[in-house]
Amino acid sequence: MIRPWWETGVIYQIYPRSFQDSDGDGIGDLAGIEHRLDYVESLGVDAIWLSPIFPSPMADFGYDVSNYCGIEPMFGDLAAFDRLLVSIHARGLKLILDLVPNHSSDQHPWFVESRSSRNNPKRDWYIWADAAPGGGPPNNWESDFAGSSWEWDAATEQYYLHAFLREQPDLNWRNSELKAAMFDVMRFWFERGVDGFRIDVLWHIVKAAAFPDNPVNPDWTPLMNARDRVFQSYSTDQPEAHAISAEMRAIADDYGGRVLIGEIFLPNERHARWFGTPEQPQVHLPFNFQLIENDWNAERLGHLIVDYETSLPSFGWPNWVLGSHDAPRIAARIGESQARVAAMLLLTLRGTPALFQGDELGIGKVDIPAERVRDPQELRQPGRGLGRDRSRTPMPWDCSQNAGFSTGEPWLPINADWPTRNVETQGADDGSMLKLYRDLVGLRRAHSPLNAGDFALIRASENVLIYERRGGGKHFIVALNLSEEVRRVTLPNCEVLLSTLSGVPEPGMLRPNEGLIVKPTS
Ligand code: TEU
Repeated sequence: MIRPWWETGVIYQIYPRSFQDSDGDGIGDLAGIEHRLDYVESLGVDAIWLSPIFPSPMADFGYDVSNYCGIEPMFGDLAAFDRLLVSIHARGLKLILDLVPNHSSDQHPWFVESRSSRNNPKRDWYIWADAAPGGGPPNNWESDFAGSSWEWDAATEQYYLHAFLREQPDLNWRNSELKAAMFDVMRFWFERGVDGFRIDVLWHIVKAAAFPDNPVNPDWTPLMNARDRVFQSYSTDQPEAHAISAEMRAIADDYGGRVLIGEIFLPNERHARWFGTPEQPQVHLPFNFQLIENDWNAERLGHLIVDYETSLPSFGWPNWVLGSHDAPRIAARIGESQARVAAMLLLTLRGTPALFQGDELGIGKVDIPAERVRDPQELRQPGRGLGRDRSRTPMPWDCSQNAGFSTGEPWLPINADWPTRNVETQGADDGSMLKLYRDLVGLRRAHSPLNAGDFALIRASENVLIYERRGGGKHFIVALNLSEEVRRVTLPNCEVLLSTLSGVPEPGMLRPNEGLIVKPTS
């Protein structure tokens, strides 16, 4: 059976502002990405997912789109995009774009029209509501980025809804014209040749029609993110959103070989519904954030892997991710030695792995001085440690000025240890994180049981995780020590294919922070 590329392959997420600058403005761009494709190819990955590259006032760094069918001038133009896509395809790689259908920028001509008067033909393309009977917002919905989800528009005397910043008004997917316009956006990029979309907050796109209050979270404290004051019961995961997801899938299927990845945060059972049914499929990969969201210990991970596997429909393919432009860096969270074990886990689980740029170098904690903070989530809700800048810092390429990222001042600071932690230095070091990532991706590609085989948990105890990957009459065992101590393990006679540590693995035990991939010999 020939499996589709998005099942056997590895996805690499590029945050365009921070990958490579080609014109010295301190902000990455498309020509810069093209210039670094040799590097991407050298990782052995199969597809690039690019965070948004469309025209944007950058209130949320591209997740506020003001033209869905263009390229942000800071990043290039459509000609530069076409050149990039040709170069990507020439290398046998795929390109996944980031579609942001839940909201546009408040500068999008659609919203400019919509807010111009209550009678404007585009009024209903966004979500407008009258004030509550006693005055104030229509209900208690909280924006993800602090404060009410509703913004008062004095000119037309109604509120508009924004699940994120007030500069990101939510689009009204109950309006058939808006829906058709966004489906045309998908076709525009598919026709240009893109291989898929990562769909931003897909689970948000439809809201309960009558806007009922969300249930209040009794456990909320002021130290928590303001959005968690209420559960998002009526503002997310509505049945109509699933129907739209199925329509999006039908569009993708019209083109063939294209993938849809949905950004969805839900417990397993509801998460799995985003696969749809065999007759009416929805997204190929509802993105699974559990390795990011859960405590790092073997018992916990063992449980969640099995629970997730069990929750998948028979036709549903798993996926895993350790980092993104929204999450703290994995090496900052669990330390560099354990981040090597995490890399082995990510690249040996059953399911499509997505890597976030820079994690392959083990970039850890980056301190952002207060005056250089740029993340709107941090700026508008300071002090809760939510700052996303720390994972968005520029790629360190070499030992030259600004780590080879830009000839100008980078828009965010670069990791302080860049003189030693950069692509060039790690590329020449057999013990580096980069070498480990390349070896892991290479092994996964070379051995089909590692990319397509079955998964069986063998042990999740004493902070040791052991599992088997089996397929086509072959099997491999992965043994991971998540602790800082030596652990005794029972493994069959085997050949060690890879360790996260240098030196010779000891029979019958895992060294502290050691992960092994082994091939049983008897
Ligand atoms: O993120 C959606 C999301 O749920 C975020 O609120 C996430 O939980 C938070 O950033 C974690 O700190 C997507 C994008 O990935 C994010 O960059 C955008 O800001 C957001 O949508 C709005 O488009």
